[in-house]
Amino acid sequence: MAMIEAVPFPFHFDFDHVALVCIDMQKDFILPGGFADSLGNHIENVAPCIPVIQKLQEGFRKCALPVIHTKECHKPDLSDLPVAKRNRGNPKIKIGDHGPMGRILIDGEDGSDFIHELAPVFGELVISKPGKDTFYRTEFLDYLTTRKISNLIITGVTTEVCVQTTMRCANDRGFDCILIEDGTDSYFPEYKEITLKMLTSQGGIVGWTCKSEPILKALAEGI
Ligand code: TIU
Repeated sequence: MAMIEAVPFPFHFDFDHVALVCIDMQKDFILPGGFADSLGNHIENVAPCIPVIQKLQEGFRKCALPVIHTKECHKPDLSDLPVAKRNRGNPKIKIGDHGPMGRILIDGEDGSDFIHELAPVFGELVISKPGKDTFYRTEFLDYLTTRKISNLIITGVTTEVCVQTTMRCANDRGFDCILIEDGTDSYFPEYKEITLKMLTSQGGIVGWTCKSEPILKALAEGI
């Protein structure tokens, strides 16, 4: 059992019941010409977490522990895309339209794929999700319960949208979640800051946060 110094108090996990969750590290959210860029977001603000998630993935893989990747995307016929979501924000290009990296947020298109630094390796679970909550219309819960995974180490973008939503939904389903402070980013640094505070307030009402360093140390030491 590893004991990790965390906010608001130490977090425990063991190798038999833990998974790394990497949320939506997709070109559409991170690279120039992607969906987020088309909405006018400061995509440079979500770059710092990339090398951190890379190190965590390496650490988990060395220990033969599960690494789970999610991507927010829709079917090519848009049958899983609510009209309200497509029209939200009145962007220049909408979900399903053709952009510089193929159709925006459509499964199988280049833009919806993972950035090359964080590409899944053979055997890792890749979840295509139509919403912000990773449990919504996906195999996530089945995968976790089948493998008796109870502790989730959470990373990805953006902190206050898909990351926070997934962590809250995991908390409601009984999972103990810790969000990696340097392994998540937002286009809005102040939203990241406040989300970390919200999740851990009231004695960890949703879960824990910590830096990547103690997790990497626990993995390197084999707990
Ligand atoms: N992955 C994720 O957070 N999806 C979003 O739509 N995020 C935004 O911040 N827009």
